[in-house]
Amino acid sequence: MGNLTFIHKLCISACWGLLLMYSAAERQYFISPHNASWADARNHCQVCFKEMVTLTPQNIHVIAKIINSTHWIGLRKSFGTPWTLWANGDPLIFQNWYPGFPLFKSPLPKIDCCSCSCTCPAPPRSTTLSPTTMTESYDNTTDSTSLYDVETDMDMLTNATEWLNTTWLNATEGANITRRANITQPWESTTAPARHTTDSPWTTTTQLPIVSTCERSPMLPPIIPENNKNYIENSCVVILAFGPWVERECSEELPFICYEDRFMGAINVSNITSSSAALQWDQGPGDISHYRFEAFSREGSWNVTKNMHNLSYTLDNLIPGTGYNITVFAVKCERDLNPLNGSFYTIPGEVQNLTVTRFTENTISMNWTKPNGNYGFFEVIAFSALGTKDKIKTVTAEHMDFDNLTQGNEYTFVFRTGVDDRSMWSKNISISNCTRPGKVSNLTTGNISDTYLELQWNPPEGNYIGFKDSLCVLPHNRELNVIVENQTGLLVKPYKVKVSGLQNGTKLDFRVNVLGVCGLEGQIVNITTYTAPGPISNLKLTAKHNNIDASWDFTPNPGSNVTFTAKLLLDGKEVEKSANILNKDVKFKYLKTATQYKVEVRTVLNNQESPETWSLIFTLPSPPTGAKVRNKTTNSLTFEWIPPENSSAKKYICTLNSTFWSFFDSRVENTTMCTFTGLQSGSTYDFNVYTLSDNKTSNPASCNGTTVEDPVEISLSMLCTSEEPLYCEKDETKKIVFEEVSQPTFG
Ligand SMILES: *C1O[C@H](CO)[C@@H](O)[C@H](O)[C@H]1NC(C)=O
Ligand SMILES: *[C@@H]1O[C@H](CO)[C@@H](O)[C@H](O)[C@H]1NC(C)=O
Ligand SMILES: *[C@@H]1O[C@H](CO)[C@@H](O)[C@H](O)[C@H]1NC(C)=O
Ligand SMILES: *[C@@H]1O[C@H](CO)[C@@H](O)[C@H](O)[C@H]1NC(C)=O
Ligand SMILES: *[C@@H]1O[C@H](CO)[C@@H](O)[C@H](O)[C@H]1NC(C)=O
Ligand SMILES: *[C@@H]1O[C@H](CO)[C@@H](O)[C@H](O)[C@H]1NC(C)=O
Ligand SMILES: *[C@@H]1O[C@H](CO)[C@@H](O)[C@H](O)[C@H]1NC(C)=O
Ligand SMILES: *[C@@H]1O[C@H](CO)[C@@H](O)[C@H](O)[C@H]1NC(C)=O
Ligand SMILES: *[C@@H]1O[C@H](CO)[C@@H](O)[C@H](O)[C@H]1NC(C)=O
Ligand SMILES: *[C@@H]1O[C@H](CO)[C@@H](O)[C@H](O)[C@H]1NC(C)=O
Ligand SMILES: *[C@@H]1O[C@H](CO)[C@@H](O)[C@H](O)[C@H]1NC(C)=O
Ligand SMILES: *[C@@H]1O[C@H](CO)[C@@H](O)[C@H](O)[C@H]1NC(C)=O
Repeated sequence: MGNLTFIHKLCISACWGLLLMYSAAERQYFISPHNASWADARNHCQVCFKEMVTLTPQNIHVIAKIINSTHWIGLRKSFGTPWTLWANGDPLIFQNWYPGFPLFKSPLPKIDCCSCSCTCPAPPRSTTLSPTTMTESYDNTTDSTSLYDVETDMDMLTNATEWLNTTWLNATEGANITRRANITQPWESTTAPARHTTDSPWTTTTQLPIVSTCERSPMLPPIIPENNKNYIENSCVVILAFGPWVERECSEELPFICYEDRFMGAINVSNITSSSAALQWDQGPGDISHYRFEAFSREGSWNVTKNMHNLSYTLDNLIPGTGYNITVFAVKCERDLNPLNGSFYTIPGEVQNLTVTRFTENTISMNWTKPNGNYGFFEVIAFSALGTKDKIKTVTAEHMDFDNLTQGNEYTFVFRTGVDDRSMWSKNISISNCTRPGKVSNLTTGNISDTYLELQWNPPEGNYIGFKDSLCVLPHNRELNVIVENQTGLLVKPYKVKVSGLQNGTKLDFRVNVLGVCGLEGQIVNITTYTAPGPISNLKLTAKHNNIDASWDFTPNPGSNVTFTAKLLLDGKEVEKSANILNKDVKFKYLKTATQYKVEVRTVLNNQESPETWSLIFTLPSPPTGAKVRNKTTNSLTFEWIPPENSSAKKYICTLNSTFWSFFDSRVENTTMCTFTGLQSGSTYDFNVYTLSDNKTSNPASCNGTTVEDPVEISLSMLCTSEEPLYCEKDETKKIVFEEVSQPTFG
């Protein structure tokens, strides 16, 4: 077999139908360009391939196309029972004999024993055709499958007469194909030697009609026919270039066809570490001389080629996270079988020196150093402590900003290094950090008084554990913490805080921080507000019948621009409001008489009002008018007056007095007149009338009245000299009386 080194290999997908039925079987055919006897050829096929070819309806066309001469195939007459098995043991279920084959040892005996002698006037003629014409003729007949679909010897024999008219064949260069003629008349084959077409490969013989005469002759005893001269005792079979089979002497040296099923083994990679891997592969079919092992790293920095006899090998000193491809060729007769391929990644290393470089409410930035060796990417999973959904990102750089995180949450980032096909992962490396909590929103003040105030706000998005509310008012700051019990709930209810013990009229800065996990605080939100000013004191009210004067005391803080607001209320309803009062008094005019009013006064500073200070007061009744004397006698006077308008008052107080007579009298009347009696005649009296309401009296209406004179004759005799004092002048009382009498007011 040593001279059969150049094997012309042809790989054929044997046939579509078979491949579908036997999916794993992919058969390859190999044609030797050198010749050997059938036995040597078979031996060679067995050593270097699997066997000599077995022909099937599916592969015969393919094989016929790839050969252009006669080749041995894996069939010989006797493997035990003649014509039953192929060389590889397959049953002979398909045959494609050239007509007339296989050859029989002796022709069938003649049944008709009659004999006749014929005289043939003309010899047969033979015609030689040109090769090209015949080639076309072959192409035409080769394609016709019916020509070769000869299933049994009998069919072929009985119908072989058709072939008598076809041409002799010599398709094979160097082959010695002889048409065994007159197969249909085997009884004559002994006398008719095979015709050897030596001059031209393409020869045809045409049997022209012969005019002959026949005469009966006495019957001779039957002739025992001789053996077929071309019969081959233990023949081997060749395939002709165009497909059909014929028998040949097995010792002829001819090219031959071997086959082998494609080697479909696999490489198993196990025990992969970051620097090593154990490889095992399937044993090749037949007599494998060795295995050629080739491995290289995909990034191209390393390769190795080795010949070995083992079926396993351990690669070590590999680079972490690197892809390796392996190819193992089983080598048989210096021929590479179908290669086995494998690939794997070594385990990548983990990131190093992972640190958090920055964090905000929603983003945590990290950096790290890539691992030794190679890697595909880093996968980062953010596990959150407070139950929000885990997030996954992949990154190839050595830093990242993990964004879209929840505010005020604690996260654990788990890093693992992956290779491109995600088959290998490094150990996990983790780092934890918190996001900053958010800030409160809608910070406003609620109720404000002079000593306390209310603050309210909406909590931030995300998580928080409380609020720090610091009050910044010099000289001392105070802080108060509002701790929220429910840490996980995303509450949207506003929070309200009451801050008490404050100084009135003071500017206050409040700052609210959100307290988050990890002791983080959110962004500060400010509000500036004022406590209400202190109340006024000493509210004093004075009333007339239609106005009220109010005055009060207030000592403002230095530098504060305090104004006052005064309200007048009647029956709880505001009737008048006076705002922006700068002085500490106010006057309400045009009020109802004899009515109780309430006056409320507040101080105002920076739009904040102090608590109110209030007091009640009645306006006075309005006075009567038009007081006059209605009637007079010597000892009585009757007065009348007009009652005040818009007054429900029905009582009046009348007073009458005379200083001369040291007279004073008063009385209460329900009518609009009153009478005084027992007066001195001819005297003038002063009269006042007051409206009386709720024990308050109005201002008076006044007039005077004079009683009627009672005429009395008084004789005065006066002797007056200028030298002597008057007698009467010595009486002091008479003098006063006189003086009184002589008052010009009388009358
Ligand atoms: C020969 O073949 C033809 C057609 O192929 C068929 O009709 C005929 O019956 C055959 N003869 C015999 C003897 O089988
Ligand atoms: C037969 O095929 C071989 C290989 O394809 C070629 O080298 C050779 O010339 C062919 N012979 C003929 C007679 O066509
Ligand atoms: C054979 O040749 C004849 C004549 O050229 C043609 O009619 C026929 O179709 C051919 N047969 C095939 C199978 O090619
Ligand atoms: C042979 O060919 C001749 C002429 O072409 C024809 O007459 C004859 O029938 C053919 N014989 C057979 C057996 O086909
Ligand atoms: C063909 O066969 C004959 C008889 O077997 C033989 O004498 C002849 O040499 C052969 N020719 C070739 C080219 O093989
Ligand atoms: C076929 O047989 C006939 C008659 O027996 C004979 O004349 C003829 O030569 C033979 N043909 C061949 C090719 O042997
Ligand atoms: C076949 O052809 C070859 C080459 O053309 C020739 O040497 C040989 O003698 C031929 N054989 C027959 C039987 O015609
Ligand atoms: C894999 O490693 C284990 C332990 O190191 C060893 O027992 C086993 O034989 C190894 N397998 C292969 C296929 O090398
Ligand atoms: C294998 O490595 C050698 C040098 O180390 C280089 O020359 C060669 O091209 C490499 N082969 C392949 C297939 O990479
Ligand atoms: C290595 O193997 C992988 C997987 O089998 C394959 O996709 C890749 O093309 C191979 N690389 C090379 C350079 O052959
Ligand atoms: C990691 O940090 C340590 C200490 O800070 C340092 O010694 C080491 O070189 C760093 N490693 C890398 C890969 O940067
Ligand atoms: C990470 O960032 C810090 C601060 O920016 C820097 O000092 C450090 O070198 C960086 N580390 C890596 C591995 O890039």
